Amino acid sequence: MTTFSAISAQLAGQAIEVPSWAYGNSGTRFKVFGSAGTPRTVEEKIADAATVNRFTGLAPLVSLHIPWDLVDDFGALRRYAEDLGIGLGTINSNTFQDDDYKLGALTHTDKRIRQKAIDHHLACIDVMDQTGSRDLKIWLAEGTNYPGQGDMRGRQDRLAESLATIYDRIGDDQRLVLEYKFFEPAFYHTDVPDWGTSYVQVAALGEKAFVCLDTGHHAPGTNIEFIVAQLLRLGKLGSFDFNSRFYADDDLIVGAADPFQLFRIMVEVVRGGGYGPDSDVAFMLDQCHNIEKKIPGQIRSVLNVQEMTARALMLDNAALQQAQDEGDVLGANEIFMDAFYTDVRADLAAWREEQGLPANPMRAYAESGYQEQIEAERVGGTQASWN
Ligand code: PSV
Ligand code: MN
Ligand code: MN
Repeated sequence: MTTFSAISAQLAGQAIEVPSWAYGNSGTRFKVFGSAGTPRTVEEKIADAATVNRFTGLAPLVSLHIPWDLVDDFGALRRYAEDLGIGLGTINSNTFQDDDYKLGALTHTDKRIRQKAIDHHLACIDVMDQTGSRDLKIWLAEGTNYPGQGDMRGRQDRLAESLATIYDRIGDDQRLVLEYKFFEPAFYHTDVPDWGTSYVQVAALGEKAFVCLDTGHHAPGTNIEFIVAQLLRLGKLGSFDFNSRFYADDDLIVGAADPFQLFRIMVEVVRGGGYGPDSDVAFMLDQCHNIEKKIPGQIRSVLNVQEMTARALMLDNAALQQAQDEGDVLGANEIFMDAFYTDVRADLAAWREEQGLPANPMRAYAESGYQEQIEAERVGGTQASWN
């Protein structure tokens, strides 16, 4: 098996984008719990994201959500983030909290409402121009609840037309990423339910359009790593929204529910050229921390991704390919599992220290006093806004 020291250099550039909304209060549809120290402003969310980066070296970008993170001066916000050592990342649009969108936004039959949704995305691109963000991420809450309620085919056509209008405004250094989700909030059909639909839509747009794969947006039992392999093969994997789930779109800490799945995904990412300096795949978290403290929740998350990345990089690909070519079913499986079962935590701790980072970022954060400070200073934190 490949040793840790043989792969450690490849860990240096790892970047995981954190979502601004992870720092706000969130909950279930039954209750949003308040928590001490919750950010009151966009700047405070950015300060918390920068803290995650300071303790881990893994999170150099924070992703924003419009309008949750709307400010008057995005140029100033960008400079504020840069002063804290991070950048502003993906801009997420929102067409799911306005009464006008009850029956659809980019797919709506009413041209006025479609145009309103398109205009929102154009405004998001204006924001990107100021923040220096590369990606516009579109997740659509549209669909129908009852058979016959809408013309699924017509909605697909209107979606294509609306997306083409938005895509026209995407700059040369920018990208559009389209996220899919198989159910919720619509329950009979959603307009972008799966990677195939997202692929068909973005392929029609052009080279600057990609698929976003949210790990929580599949039916139970879906082989997500196969989708990763296929999208990388097609050159259309734009980004990940990492999280983990037991049942539905649980938005729990990535790698918490099923570390083996995260490992399998990272193996296909590495195999398909999606990892490293030559890859444009964005690795983002899309999570909520409903009952746990938010900053340690984010630190735990990026560490989980780092750990499974290290294990995936340590997979002995030459031996695996030989076993596969020889039809050695159990031998190949053993090589694969050997990499998964390799405990890299002590090696990673020592490596972090070499990089000038805390060996144990969770403990270092707990001992830093930051949590106590924000709990004392911030009174009346805001809700993350949607659940
Ligand atoms: C809703 O399912 C969702 O979690 C999507 O995955 C988006 O990425 C996110 O909200 C923010 O809009
Ligand atoms: Mn998502
Ligand atoms: Mn989701």
